[in-house]
Amino acid sequence: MTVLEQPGAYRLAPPPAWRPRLDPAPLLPDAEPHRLLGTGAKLDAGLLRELYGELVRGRRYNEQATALTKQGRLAVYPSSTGQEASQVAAALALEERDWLFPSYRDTLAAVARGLDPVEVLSLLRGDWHSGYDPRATRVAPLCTPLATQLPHAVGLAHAARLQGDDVVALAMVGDGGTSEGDFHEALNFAAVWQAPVVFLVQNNGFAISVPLAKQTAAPSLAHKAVGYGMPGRLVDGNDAPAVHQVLSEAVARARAGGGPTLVEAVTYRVEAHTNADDATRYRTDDEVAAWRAHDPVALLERELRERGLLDEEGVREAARAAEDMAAKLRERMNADAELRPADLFDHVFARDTARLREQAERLRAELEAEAEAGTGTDTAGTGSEGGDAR
Ligand SMILES: Cc1ncc(C[n+]2csc(CCOP(=O)(O)OP(=O)(O)O)c2C)c(N)n1
Ligand SMILES: [Mg+2]
Repeated sequence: MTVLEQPGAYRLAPPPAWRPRLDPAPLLPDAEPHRLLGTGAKLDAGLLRELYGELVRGRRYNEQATALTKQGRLAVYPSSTGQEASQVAAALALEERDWLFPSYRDTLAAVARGLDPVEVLSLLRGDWHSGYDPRATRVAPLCTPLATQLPHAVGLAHAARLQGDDVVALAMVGDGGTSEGDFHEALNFAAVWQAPVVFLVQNNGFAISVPLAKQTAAPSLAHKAVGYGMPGRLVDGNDAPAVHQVLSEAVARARAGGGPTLVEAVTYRVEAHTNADDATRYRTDDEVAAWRAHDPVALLERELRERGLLDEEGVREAARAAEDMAAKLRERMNADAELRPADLFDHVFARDTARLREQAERLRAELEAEAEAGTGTDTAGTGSEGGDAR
């Protein structure tokens, strides 16, 4: 008897409860990215001002962190200049009890959530830990392996719901990350379980040097939601109030038991992938200039001025606050971190292995020999140059 002949082994017809969704445009995302700036929409003045202050601060944070890589104070920095609105407005749509699952590029989202700007840079400085307490801050460590933060977010959100906690998880990923198996698994589970998760794809045009067209044949990344059975939303990622509105709606929907949403924020990575990348090798200056003309900070500033909510003094005040943050960041990052190289081995496994002990011993002997010879390795890790977020 073959497997197919075994009674009940295979159902040759779909199970009786299954039926396709027959509505003509099931769950299709917005045809055009959702926009609010320049449309005359009714918007909350307090929110607009808050977004502006955070965007200006975020831009300055990116500049300062990039400068710190050149001074050897930071191993690597993936700048999100051009993406400030997507990151900040999304983070501000969360309640304090919610969770954020960021990628390596989402430093501004973490800072906008109120995290210590120096602690947010710990991993990028080369430390072995995330710098902040994920449980206390409800921000998972910045995640470098692409898309692995997504199933974590789904697991946390599902568990919270089973426990009766009123918590939503915001999981952030790049356009390139959508090609990962983890993206598929996370979205599938989230939809089947109706987990309270919002997936935010920041489509910044590139996965390092690979443009989106070489990454997907889908009409948009938001369309991928259809196949999982969740709503897909498309938003102008450089329009801070629009991002805030779309994210707030998705968060409210998840909190009310309506399940997950996939949001694609269309934006652009104005700087190189990291300080270790040369973006002129794979894109033109004209393309970058076109996106600079659609700058999220400038767009919001223009809107605030037109509404009479911002004047020269307001602009100077926001710049002063950002400068103050940057000066403190510089000062604190200039202090040598006290690092014990042996820490590297302490948290790899619950019980260490012979191989790990051997490696630890080799490093110890190497450092001891260097110390004796007086050649001294820079154990503070401040002399590192380059590296990238791979
Ligand atoms: C699982 C995995 N594969 C490959 C990499 C190497 N890598 C680091 S960043 C990156 C590009 C990611 O692009 P995208 O998801 O669009 O995010 P962006 O950097 O544009 O924010 C790649 C391939 C990685 N970090 N993890
Ligand atoms: Mg990208």
